[in-house]
Amino acid sequence: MRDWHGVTRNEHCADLEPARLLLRQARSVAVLTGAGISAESGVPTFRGAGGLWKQFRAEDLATPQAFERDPRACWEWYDWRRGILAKVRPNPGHYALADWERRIPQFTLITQNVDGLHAEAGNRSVLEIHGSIWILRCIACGREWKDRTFPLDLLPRCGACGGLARPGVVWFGENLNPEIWAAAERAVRSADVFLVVGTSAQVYPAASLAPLARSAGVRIVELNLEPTPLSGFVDLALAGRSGEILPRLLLPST
Ligand code: BV8
Ligand code: ZN
Repeated sequence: MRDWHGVTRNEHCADLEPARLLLRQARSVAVLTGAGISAESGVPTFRGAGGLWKQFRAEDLATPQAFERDPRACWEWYDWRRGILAKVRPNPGHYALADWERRIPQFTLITQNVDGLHAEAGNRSVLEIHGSIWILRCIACGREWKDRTFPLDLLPRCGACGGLARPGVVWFGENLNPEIWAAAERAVRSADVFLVVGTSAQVYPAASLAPLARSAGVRIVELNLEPTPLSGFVDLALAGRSGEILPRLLLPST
């Protein structure tokens, strides 16, 4: 069955040519990334082998209740993660997406990652739907500020009102920023191609973007080390490391 642009659906392909063809023709692109794209920078993923959550249960730490119950324990976990992130740099996968953005008229990068590596690699339009580990927010007055110090002086306080600060991330059970989420949905709906990289597609509503793309007739390419709940209905499921495949997939053919 040959499909639009000669690409067959749901092709688990080691050969990158069909995906390169599809992506090269796209004029409007939406990309969703997860922890997998930062793995090759040395950032532990959440659920894979050696994943962050292995030692910690997300429900125990990445929730408002956990922070309320024990802000110090919560902050010690985030400060430990900030320490890892302070030492890492973007990898070729991040740079390939930044380079691709410069060549595509309409490009939106939607990330679940809170590490800031896409912006550091040069992407300008990044929707951080789960917030940023480098932002602190005062729970008393709501003021937000960027802070990249490590280690943090725990417990961090707001310079304006002295209130307790929390990490500027979206915890389980918290709503995503409605404007950012609406922009992500708009970008996916209006894309020619939706590229999904390095996510286990377990966390919602981020994982609902792929079915949204499908219902809008947008072609979907997935890149992951292993199959995910999305792999069965994407147009092309590529198996491999994002740091190695993205440059081969996206960089202009010489
Ligand atoms: C909400 C910030 C209401 C904090 C995180 C249905 C609808 C709506 C909500 C729900 C729903 N069902 C359940 C819920 C509730 C919940 C949820 O999804 N629970 C899950 C566990 C079932 N969702 C929420 O609470 C969300 N809020 O629902 O509000 C609402 C409803 C509708 C619309 C709007 C609002 C809030 C969720 C946000 C939670 N915060 N992070 C922090 O970081 O501390 S989530 C956390 O998981 C990280 O952000 C992470 O990015 C994210 C997803 O994980 P992945 O990125 O996919 O990482 P993972 O380790 O799982 O996978 C890595 C993948 O990479 C693997 O597949 C691996 O194979 C691959 N890989 C590894 N190396 C490589 C690679 N691939 C390529 N190359 C490599 N080298
Ligand atoms: Zn304050």
